[in-house]
Amino acid sequence: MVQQTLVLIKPDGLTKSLTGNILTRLSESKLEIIAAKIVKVSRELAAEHYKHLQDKPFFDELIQFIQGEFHGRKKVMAMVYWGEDAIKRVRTLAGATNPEEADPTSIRGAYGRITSKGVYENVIHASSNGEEAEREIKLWFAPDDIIMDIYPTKNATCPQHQCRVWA
Ligand code: IDP
Ligand code: MG
Repeated sequence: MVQQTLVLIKPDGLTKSLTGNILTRLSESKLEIIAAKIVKVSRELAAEHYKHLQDKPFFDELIQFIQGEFHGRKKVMAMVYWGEDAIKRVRTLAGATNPEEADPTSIRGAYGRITSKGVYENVIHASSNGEEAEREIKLWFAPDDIIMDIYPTKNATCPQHQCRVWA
């Protein structure tokens, strides 16, 4: 089945200059990148992304981590990968959540670590199922950021919406 999935290169991956290595590993999947951007992650976006973990003891650290608070780089790289069996293929290349338990040839196994404070620095996020992928892609991207029409859209005018324009 042709699918789309959200991939984030987390702040530890960016700080360690792993972007090229991670993209190379993901290119083994033969999937296509249909959207990509660098995002400064707000607390609201972080909390919404990880809302299924809000009751976990590590939630606050996780929010700080994805915002780049531990790495002096307040950004992540967000991408949508598209193609046959995209969700499972990217999850397999990413490896298990716990980087110490991940296959050492996987992205997390090769580049991840657990800090002395117990934070999983596992360099990459990948959606784990179709429902999660849809929720996450819609959270991180607007329809016009993506080069394909992957979910239904509607036209809207937003008169109350404030935005910055070039001066
Ligand atoms: P996933 O990223 O493999 O889908 P989830 O269970 O969705 O795993 O957890 C989201 C993120 O929360 C993980 O990638 C990791 O950064 C962090 N995390 C998950 N479980 C733990 C834990 O037991 N200790 C510390 N951090 C964790
Ligand atoms: Mg997950």
